[in-house]
Amino acid sequence: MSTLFETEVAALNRPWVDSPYFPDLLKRAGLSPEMEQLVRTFARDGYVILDPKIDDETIEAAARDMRKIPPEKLLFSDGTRLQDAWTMSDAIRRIAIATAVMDALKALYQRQPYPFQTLSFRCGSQQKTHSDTIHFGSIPYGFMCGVWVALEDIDEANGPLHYYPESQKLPIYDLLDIGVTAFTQAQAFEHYARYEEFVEGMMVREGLERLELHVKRGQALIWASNLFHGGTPIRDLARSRLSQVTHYHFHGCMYFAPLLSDPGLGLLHVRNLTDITTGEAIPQFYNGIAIENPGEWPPKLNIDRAQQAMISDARRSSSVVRRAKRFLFGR
Ligand SMILES: O=C(O)CCC(=O)C(=O)O
Ligand SMILES: [Fe+2]
Repeated sequence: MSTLFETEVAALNRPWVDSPYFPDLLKRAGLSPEMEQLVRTFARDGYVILDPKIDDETIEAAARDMRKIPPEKLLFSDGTRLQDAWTMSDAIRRIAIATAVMDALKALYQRQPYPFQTLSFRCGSQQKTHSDTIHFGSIPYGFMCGVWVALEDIDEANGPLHYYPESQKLPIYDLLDIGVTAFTQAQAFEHYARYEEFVEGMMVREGLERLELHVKRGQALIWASNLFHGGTPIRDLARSRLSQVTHYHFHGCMYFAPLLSDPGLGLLHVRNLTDITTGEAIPQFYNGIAIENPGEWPPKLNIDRAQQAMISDARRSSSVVRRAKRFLFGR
């Protein structure tokens, strides 16, 4: 007899690649051989490199737009990075919703992906090693990933992305883990240096291999939310490093900012996010129950529907018990 967890991806509230039953689930998934290989690699390494099949004109237009858009027109943007330039550039938006990427993400997570943020980099970020789980939280955990697209050729001199294969299997660390109470901070990044220091040491202690992404223009890398990565120092300061990162969440979750949250105190800095695909708010759920006020704390669950669901679940299980009794005891 196989259990529910062996046969149904949705039985576990975690990405299927992290399920102990992943090999069984993959066998039953009916994916094409190429997609199956992609998922297998992602489950093992925490990332995949793929051709997102974005046409040249779109790449060209996105590169042009990101050079042109004034950072002061956007929030949290400067000469190095533009946040959410998709709101001002159709090409940047098209990269975020590229069909080949969305298809890969659906296979990798078995849920509908929601692109919710773009970062357009004019030059290397030189960002220290981190996992995106410290920036973007989902409940249930793990339903987030990043897609990095090169808009020009990348090599060791223009500050490539670096990453640690298999590091996604390390525990998910939040501020509490490193001894910081999030809600006493004046702002989100107050103790971020402490996090970076912890991570830097952990990479050495774990003896993980560090790779750099040297790819041609148009190529992409998808990382799992807990894959540790960052931006390598720029060796040739005259060079640009045109690239786009799109951050994605997946259907059926509640989304929050870990740098501003203390889950143990029941204080979650929840977020209302826009789906770049539709321009609409991403619907949010707690274990299948719709949240009526995404972005507000505490969440209002649709209790009527939740109770209905619980009652019908109970009825279903009591009728199963009745039937089983009849079968076993003949009454
Ligand atoms: O592109 C980079 O150098 C790093 C970007 C990054 O860490 C992110 O967008 O999550
Ligand atoms: Fe990141």
